[in-house]
Amino acid sequence: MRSLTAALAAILAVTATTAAARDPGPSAESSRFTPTAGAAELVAPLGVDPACPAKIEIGLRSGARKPAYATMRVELDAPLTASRSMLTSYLPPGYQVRAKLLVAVPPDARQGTYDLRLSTSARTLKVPVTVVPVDGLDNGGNLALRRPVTASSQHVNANYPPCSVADGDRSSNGWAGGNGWNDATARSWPDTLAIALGGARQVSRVGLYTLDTERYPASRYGVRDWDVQAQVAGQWQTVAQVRGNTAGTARSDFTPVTADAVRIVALASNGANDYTRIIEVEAR
Ligand SMILES: [Ca+2]
Ligand SMILES: [Ca+2]
Repeated sequence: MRSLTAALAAILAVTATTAAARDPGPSAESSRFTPTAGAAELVAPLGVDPACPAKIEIGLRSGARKPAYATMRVELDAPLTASRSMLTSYLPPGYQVRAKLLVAVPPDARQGTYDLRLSTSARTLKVPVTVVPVDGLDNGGNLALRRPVTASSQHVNANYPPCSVADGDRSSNGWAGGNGWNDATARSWPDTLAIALGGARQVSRVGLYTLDTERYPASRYGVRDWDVQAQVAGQWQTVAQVRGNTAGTARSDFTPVTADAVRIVALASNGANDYTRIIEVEAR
């Protein structure tokens, strides 16, 4: 029992956070668990690389008076599929467990809205999942969002897919969890990363987010030197250069060009293992 308790404590230390307030809910203890979602809706683009599925944070919060095991069912309308069918956790009063849910959209799925249902015995939280082609996405002006990405190499670990630099997630949290690209050639340069823009687009700015967390600071793990290139009439042109970067993000502004694609040509990183690590690239 002691080892089980210790294991649970370790799990909770990683996954649980204290909720601000107790859920007032119905009186029965079993109904005092509330499904939660990190967003009110999820947009799942159609035709993207399966290595970069849509994702949403799901959770379960306890409003119970005593610690207890809580279980939540995860259901998603076909043909969409979810990366888990259940979330189960031991929850002390006021605690919440959270998990990342990946939503896969088969290439032949129809556009439209599907339901993600998160259910406990007493409550169901419905989250609409909207399937749209990439051309129909609200990209907020980011021309690179969800567009096809090709890289000069990919780290053998499949958790660093090139498509993750155009998935709309700029955060370095969750590194190695599929939200950034790591090349495969240590201490070897250049490394290239190209994003097709879905046609000729006017571009005048490229923003790059490199790995930057407390544990993996950009000043040691991030990209230091790179060229920004644009493909104009079939030719790659260097439109901006960044040298000596130690920050988590750098923005390059340049004279507008009409380009089919943008490319990062990484030339050096800040030392640690000497890989190229890019979390997100945005083009405007
Ligand atoms: Ca990303
Ligand atoms: Ca390399």
